[in-house]
Amino acid sequence: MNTIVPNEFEEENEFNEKTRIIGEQSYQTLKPTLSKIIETQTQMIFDGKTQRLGETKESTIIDEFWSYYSQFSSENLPSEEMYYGNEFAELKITILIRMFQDFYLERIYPISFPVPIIHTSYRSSKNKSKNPAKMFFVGDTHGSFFDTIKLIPFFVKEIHKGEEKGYEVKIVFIGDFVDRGKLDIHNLLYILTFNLKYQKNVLLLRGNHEEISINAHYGFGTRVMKHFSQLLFASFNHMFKDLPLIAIFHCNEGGIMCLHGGIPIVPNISTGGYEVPQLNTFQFNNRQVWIDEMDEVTQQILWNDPIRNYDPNSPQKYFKSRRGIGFVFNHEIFNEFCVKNHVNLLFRGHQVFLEGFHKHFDNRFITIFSATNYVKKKIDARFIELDSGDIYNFKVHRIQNLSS
Ligand SMILES: [Mn+2]
Repeated sequence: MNTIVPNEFEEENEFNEKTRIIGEQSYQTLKPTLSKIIETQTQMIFDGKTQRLGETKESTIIDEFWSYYSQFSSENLPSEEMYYGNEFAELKITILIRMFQDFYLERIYPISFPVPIIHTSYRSSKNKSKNPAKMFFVGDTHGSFFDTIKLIPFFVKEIHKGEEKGYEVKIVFIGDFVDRGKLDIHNLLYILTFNLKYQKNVLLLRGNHEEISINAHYGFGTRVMKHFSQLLFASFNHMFKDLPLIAIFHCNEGGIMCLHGGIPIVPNISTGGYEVPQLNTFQFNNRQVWIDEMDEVTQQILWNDPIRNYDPNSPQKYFKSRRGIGFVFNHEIFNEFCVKNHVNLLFRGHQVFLEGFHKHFDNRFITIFSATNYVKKKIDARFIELDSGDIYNFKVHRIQNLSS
């Protein structure tokens, strides 16, 4: 059970004792704030209106953030201290957060038994033909605002092309918007704005960094507290808990799934065996700010990885992850999951590869990484383009080839 599989780029001990302590302290400190956050935000927005929000109307906030972020290029990046709205920045960001959160709450949790999965169908039949769709999948962006400002204008052009030619365009960001890079607040705000501006086209999934233990430890929390406040840090984490975990696209050739980390397993302690959950019937407890309060399947969806140097003769199908939380799983577990959940192709982020992507398990489990600068590594950051009518011929683009 404790055999360690060598893996040079795995985030060794990313979830360590320090993360655990910082996570628990941050959560306990923010708990009173979190318990009344909606009332606090509402009061703040109400008071802000009476101060005339720096001459802004609430309804124009999205457009204002949009034009603010559209001005930046590789030659003209914002500084860490420069936020839209100046003295009203925190108030405006709070309004943006509330709009974003309401959008996801209506979209994912409108019924009494919510499952954090978004289903979209691009199947066509003889009677009912549906136009094919073009899909784009983006992996971890962290604070790589430099890459995001190339990606978003490219996607806007693609959305307009789709409108002209009559096909749908979907863009999925597979989590990890914050931490690691200094411009992570900007990165997150630009992606949120893009999502609100193009609500039919954009979808964000939760990553393991959209959780308080990790974002309090790896940079985001420190920056939010330095430039803004503990209240805004609580607001961000309160919003992260409502992001969906999984997107499924049902296409003629099969099902495509997106999730941040990996395949969850439920170990059976008494038999030493395990079970792979059927997600549509699983009782998720995912809407938690702190990892310890989530169910194990949610934790693993955010954290698991495939076994990299898989030995097919090994009887062990999964190991404890060297990240300090979750598991690594083999091809057989992936196949079992696919059969149970009607998945043919899976795209995920989470793992750093210098070449920006990796195809595992007969090219059906694809890692995508979309940040050029990652800690001290230079990554050939990528994103995926896929046609719903031809899902196995997806393209892996280089972000550096996009103009900015
Ligand atoms: Mn991750």
